[in-house]
Amino acid sequence: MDPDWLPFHPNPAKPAFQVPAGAVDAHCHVFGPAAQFPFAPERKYTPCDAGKDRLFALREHLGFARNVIVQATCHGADNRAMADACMASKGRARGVATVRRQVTDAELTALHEAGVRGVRFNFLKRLVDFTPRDELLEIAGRIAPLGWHVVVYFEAQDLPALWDFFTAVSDNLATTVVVDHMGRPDVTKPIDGPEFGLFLQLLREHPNVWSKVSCPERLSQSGPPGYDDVVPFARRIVEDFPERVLWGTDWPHPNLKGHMPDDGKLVDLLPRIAPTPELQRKLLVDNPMRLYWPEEI
Ligand code: 0GY
Repeated sequence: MDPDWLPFHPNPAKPAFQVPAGAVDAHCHVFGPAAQFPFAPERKYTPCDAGKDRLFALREHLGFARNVIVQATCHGADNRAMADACMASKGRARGVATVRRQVTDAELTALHEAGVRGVRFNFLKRLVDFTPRDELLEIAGRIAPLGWHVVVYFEAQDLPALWDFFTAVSDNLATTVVVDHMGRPDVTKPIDGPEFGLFLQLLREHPNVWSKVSCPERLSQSGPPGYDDVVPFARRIVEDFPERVLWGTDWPHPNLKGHMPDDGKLVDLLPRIAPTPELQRKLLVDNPMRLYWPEEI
């Protein structure tokens, strides 16, 4: 089975920026190995094997203490690879799962015991088949009592159509909603324009909505190593909402077609995104600990 996207960087640089002690890489994945954890038949792309040992080695290389492993669409709702990695991490990884409405309470409990603390709803048509909103609301209602949150992935032009759904989860269910990759802004449009303005409004008006300020490699037109067009968008969110931001490498960068980033260089963007030690500590330590390891603070 050949992967249909670029392999991850084989030898990332040692970052010049030293992340604060206890830093969390709050968005990354594990894939396979396929022989042990087969990819989902309904997947829209086939990844390369990127197992837990490689992820944990990268964590050490970059200077991080912990990972949040997010279920990606190529594993569908089969969470075994992610749960296995969380269980093998000795408490240093938590997970975000994908579940369907058929999931049983016993399965949710087992995922919780493995380290799962959220579910992910993916709205990208190129990645998933459509799931009815009532099924997603039902799932959100079931995971809320576990203290879990909802992670959502969508593109900026789809925010108006998803607004009511997100606010129903964040306000009516009082559940934290974490947006992947800043809601994928089109960074060729002005930072003060209506499209990114709507995303900032979502954060401003809904205190349960958080944002990951990740993935310059997917959003940038200007490209590596500086990703100069993306950095101001991430920095604006960090400065305006310092208590509700997360950051992650997105290793192994699934389904990336243009270029494969050097993870060490991605870490070196952090002081430009979060320019003070206080903002860096909130982004990399305090916020992810509050969401994923509240019992340890
Ligand atoms: C990411 C981004 C992508 C893929 C997935 O679940 C996934 O397959 O999230 C993408 O293709 O943009 O965050 O991993």
